[in-house]
Amino acid sequence: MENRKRTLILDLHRIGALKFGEFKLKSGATSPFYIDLRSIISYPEIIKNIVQLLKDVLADKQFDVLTGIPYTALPLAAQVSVELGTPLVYQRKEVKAYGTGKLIEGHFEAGQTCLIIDDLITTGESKFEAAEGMEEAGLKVKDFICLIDRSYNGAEMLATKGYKLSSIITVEDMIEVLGAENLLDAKLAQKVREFVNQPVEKPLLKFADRLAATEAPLTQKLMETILRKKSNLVLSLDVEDVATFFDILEATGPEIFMVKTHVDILKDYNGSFVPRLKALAAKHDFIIFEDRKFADIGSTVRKQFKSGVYKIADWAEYVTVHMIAGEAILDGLFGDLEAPRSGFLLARMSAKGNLISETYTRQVLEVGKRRKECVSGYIGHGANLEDIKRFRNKIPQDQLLLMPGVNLDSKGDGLGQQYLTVEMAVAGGADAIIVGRGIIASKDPGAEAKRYRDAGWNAFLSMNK
Ligand code: 5BU
Repeated sequence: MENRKRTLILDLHRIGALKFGEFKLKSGATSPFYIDLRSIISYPEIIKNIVQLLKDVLADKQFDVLTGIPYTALPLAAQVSVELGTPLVYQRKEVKAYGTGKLIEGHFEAGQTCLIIDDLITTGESKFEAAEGMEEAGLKVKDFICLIDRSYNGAEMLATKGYKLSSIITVEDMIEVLGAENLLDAKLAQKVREFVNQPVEKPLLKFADRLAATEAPLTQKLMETILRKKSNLVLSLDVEDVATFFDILEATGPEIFMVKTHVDILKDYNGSFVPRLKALAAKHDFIIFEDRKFADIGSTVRKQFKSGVYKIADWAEYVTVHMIAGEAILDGLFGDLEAPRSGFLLARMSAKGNLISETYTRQVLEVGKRRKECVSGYIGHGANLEDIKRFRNKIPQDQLLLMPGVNLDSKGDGLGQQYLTVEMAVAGGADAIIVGRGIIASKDPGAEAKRYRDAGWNAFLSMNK
């Protein structure tokens, strides 16, 4: 190993930036080591060494501007920028999530390539968020340089979106150098090694085991219905008249475990709609889910849910919820109900050009994880299999992922809808597929529903072998 690296590792250990022992991480896991590089700015000699190491790695990379992810890596990037004579830009931390306001400080031109420096990589998630901000501003991102790679498979994760990771120091390097100096004993070194070599997220467990570990009654109910009905198909019944609605539902009812309605699409909705819907749901053993996409403040959504023409809370056990108004929407919706109800949060959308960002998705999942009693899962989508898997990995196993934008025969609808195949959705970790026009626009919706149900269930079975 190069002397510079050796020196850096020893220096970081000396200033307390590398610690060994027992540390509780944000994820809840206990780690045998902890890396905190925030204090390195107070050690100019260490910075000098790091900047030289960074310059060595940068030598063969092509880029027009560079940046460091605030806070720790920003001063490092600034120093490199001065030494190389390459312009620096940076992303404001506080307005990261949304497209309004100025996100990127510094001068650059759209189409230029930006290299991103960071101090650490653990899962890669914050790298995706940083890249997204740069890309939204018109920059291209190809390379990431991280000072320390403490990840299980960070490089592989970044590669799913075509980014290349170069890192300067690995955990193995640290073990080697500190071990040789008797600063880390063999037993602890082995613990560190084992910790790093275990995936951050557990692979998706078998559905039945996940059900056993699920506590929220309404989430259990969905999972039990999927298993009992041997179907992971949700029919999205977006038709405009009641007669067609019930014709299709009578024909497809045996194949689906849930029907998703947009009740406000119906032109001739009347008082007999709900009793008929409930009767069919009982007859064919499926669940009722209104895709209302609530999005307003708590007090308004409460009225929208319980009152008005449709009185949705009376008949839809599950509804969709946008989190744009913040967590209080969940209290507004589910805080004061006669019968238990549960929500699916919109975490990602299938529509082309939708404004949901990586940061927004993460924040939606953070709220949903805290509110399992009234959040059964998420609606989400993905660009490809790897992207869906990465997304699914962030979702707790006792919550569900429902995926719309699925079609066996079409790739889109000319109005922005982007379709995935059934296999890709389920193999990526979707627990259920939501299909609308693939079924309802066909001449024989019953037969078509069976085709989707079989495709969905075969994919489900191969995930649960
Ligand atoms: P389709 O006919 O299979 O394209 O219908 C898909 C349904 O799922 C439709 O009711 C949409 O409102 C719904 N949907 C979606 O397509 N994509 C999304 O990201 C979300 C909902 Br959220």
